[in-house]
Amino acid sequence: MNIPKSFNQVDQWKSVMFLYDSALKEISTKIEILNNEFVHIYNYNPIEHIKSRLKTPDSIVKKLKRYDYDVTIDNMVEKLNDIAGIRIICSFTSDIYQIAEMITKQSDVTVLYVKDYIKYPKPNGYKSYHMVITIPIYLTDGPVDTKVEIQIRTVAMDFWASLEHKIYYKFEGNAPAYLQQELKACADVVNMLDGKMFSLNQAILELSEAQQRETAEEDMM
Ligand code: 0O2
Repeated sequence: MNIPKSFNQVDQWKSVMFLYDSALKEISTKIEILNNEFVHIYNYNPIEHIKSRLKTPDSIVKKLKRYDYDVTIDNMVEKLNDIAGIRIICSFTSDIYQIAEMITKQSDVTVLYVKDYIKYPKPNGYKSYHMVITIPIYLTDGPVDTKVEIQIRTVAMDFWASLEHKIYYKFEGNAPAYLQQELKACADVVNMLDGKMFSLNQAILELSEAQQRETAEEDMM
């Protein structure tokens, strides 16, 4: 990222955060348009809702220290990938891969890497699809490729992750063993629920397709 040159640290911080904020706006609009197009063509809404956030200064400093990096603006831009973060919540696991593909196909989006915690869940049970991408932000001096972390997950996965995140921070990563076991058991329930909801939805779709075929045949007679 070519950070616009400024005279002091405060100005440089403001310039960097302005870029991340702009990247969030760009990618949110893009995703909203893709969702609307999907509704327009298939009469189906793959996205339940979208949340976006800029990492707080406190959280940026903590993460740099966690990885043993000096707290500098250059390190923050080079080493951290989730200063601008967007979370897309959808109904079914199949929606996740469809949304990821729609984003990847955008010609101005570069996918730096993907972490598929759905195919490969974390040992604690965490499931989510993560993509780190760059998107150009057009400033007066030209475009600046800016990183955004996109997390895509189902409503059930999000419910689990929110509680796990709270517990993780409450116990600073050292939650009692029984809580960790309970959370893992809940992750298994989430997995089962996502599977059942998907099958149920498939059955509903097949039924309504069969009904439409029957109606069409009756109209032909
Ligand atoms: P916070 O407080 O949410 O911001 P990388 O970004 O690839 O260099 P990182 O950060 O380990 O390295 O990447 P990863 O694994 O993709 O995690 C990015 C974010 O995903 C985390 O940011 C969390 O928000 C979320 N996440 C990852 N693992 C878990 C998990 O086990 N439980 C929950 N609830 N969320 C998780 P931060 O900065 O670690 O935390």
